[in-house]
Amino acid sequence: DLVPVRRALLSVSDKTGLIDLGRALAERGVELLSTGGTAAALRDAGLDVRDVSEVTGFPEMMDGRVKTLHPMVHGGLLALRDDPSHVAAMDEHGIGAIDLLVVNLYPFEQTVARGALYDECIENIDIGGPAMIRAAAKNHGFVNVVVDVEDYEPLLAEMAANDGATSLNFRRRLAQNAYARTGAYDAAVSNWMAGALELAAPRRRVVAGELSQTLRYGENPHQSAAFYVDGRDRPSIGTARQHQGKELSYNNINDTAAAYELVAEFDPAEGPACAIIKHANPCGVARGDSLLDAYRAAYDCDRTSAFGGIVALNQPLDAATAEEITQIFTEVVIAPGADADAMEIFAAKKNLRLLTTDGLPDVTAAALSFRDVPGGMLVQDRDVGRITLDDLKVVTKRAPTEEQMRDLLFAWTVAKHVKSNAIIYASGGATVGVGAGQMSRVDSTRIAARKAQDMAEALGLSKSPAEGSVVASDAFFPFPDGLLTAADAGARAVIQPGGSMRDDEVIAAADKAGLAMVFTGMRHFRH
Ligand code: 93A
Repeated sequence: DLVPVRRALLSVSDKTGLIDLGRALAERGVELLSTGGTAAALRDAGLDVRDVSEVTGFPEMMDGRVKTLHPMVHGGLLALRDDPSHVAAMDEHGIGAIDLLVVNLYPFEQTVARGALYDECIENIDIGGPAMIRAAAKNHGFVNVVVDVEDYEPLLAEMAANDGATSLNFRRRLAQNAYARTGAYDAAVSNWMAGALELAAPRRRVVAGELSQTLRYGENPHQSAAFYVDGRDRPSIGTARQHQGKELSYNNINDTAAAYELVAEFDPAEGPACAIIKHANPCGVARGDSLLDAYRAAYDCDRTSAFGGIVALNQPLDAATAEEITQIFTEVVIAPGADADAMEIFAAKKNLRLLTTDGLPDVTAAALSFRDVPGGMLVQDRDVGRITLDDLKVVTKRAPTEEQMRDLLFAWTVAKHVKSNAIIYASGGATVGVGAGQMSRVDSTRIAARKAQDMAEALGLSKSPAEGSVVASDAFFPFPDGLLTAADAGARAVIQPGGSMRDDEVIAAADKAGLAMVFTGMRHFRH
């Protein structure tokens, strides 16, 4: 199944590595064919190239829309070399076999990403490139198709190992990757069009990703897993740089993403904030006058759970905070940067992984979220809903104090990132009790109160920090019971969406208990 590479067609928009590849092929005696810009680049480097237009007998025309769409090209890519009728057709029409196709496509994704206008995006839809890629990939029995610059080296290594030929297994792998590339390319085009047409639910939706990391395993060791990224250049777990520590696991990536999305809710211009995550839920979130204060307050919320947790910061890591973090075992720290002293402190902790990004994730950016269900996938807008003071409606006789208002908004922001049913007690810009992921809201309220009690014991406080706190609920209280449980725990002000059939009863209960309560009009389920 070894097939020698004798003739190659190179047509690339991204010319990285092109000259080295062209030279290496030429040195092996491979004949080079090329389209306009690619041929010019190769010629500039002193290489011998034939223009595709000479092979087709047609000039590149219509602004380059038609350059390789011709039987002299597609026949050379598609002909079965071992089929006499195909060989006869080649002979009859003077079609030369093409054994290697190197194409990278018009940069459609980059054109969209830089905000180009509609017509420019359309002009950047490559037609001839994908047509050749798909043809060459179909004929992988004889043809090599390379669509990534990263594959230039492996191609040359394969040829070097086989005296200028390649194996079927090698060509098959190239073909698989080639179809994924054209599939992803068309997915990018159709997703862009869905956006341009403002289609919330296009009839077909394709999701594409590029392998970032093969993971040791998934959520559990018997599950295989990998991390695919969308290739967009913006601060996220997908573009974070890891400075030290062993490879991230599936659960690490999931938890780190959750931690970073949460802490990014807190504008660094309004002060430092820290979130500590375990199993995708925050076990402590706090703002502080310094990053160190914020970390300490977040840690104090639930010291037991914080052990082995994931710490996310909204400002670059400094030495004092780094020093404090190293006092217990932490899996991952992620921040929009880290100073040299902090890096040095962490360097002594080999198992601690430090990730940094250039800036924080944009939590207001519209995006889709996907979840697989047997038989398909659920697609929705990401929850980028946010409320401000102006959105809040005071529904009780008592209104929250200014300080309570600040804590209510803080607790509400945290609630958005806690699995439902979510109940958060907060005080002084820090969580003091988090109840997550319960089937009953009353249970979440009780668990959060018990967490606050545990905090009192751990810190040697004389009373539960839930005393005098505020409480947030991610969805409405359907009955007064949950609200009353929170009041019993000591909460003095409540934030919740409202909208229950029994709002009147719940408001009456709040008034009777002397609570202040505000409605957001927005719910933050997270399952
Ligand atoms: O406009 S196209 O869709 N029409 C074609 O026939 C065609 N053939 C190759 N674009 C076409 N290409 C693309 O041109 C390749 O995919 C590659 O991205 C680019 C290389 O052009 P040049 O060699 O002129 O830089």
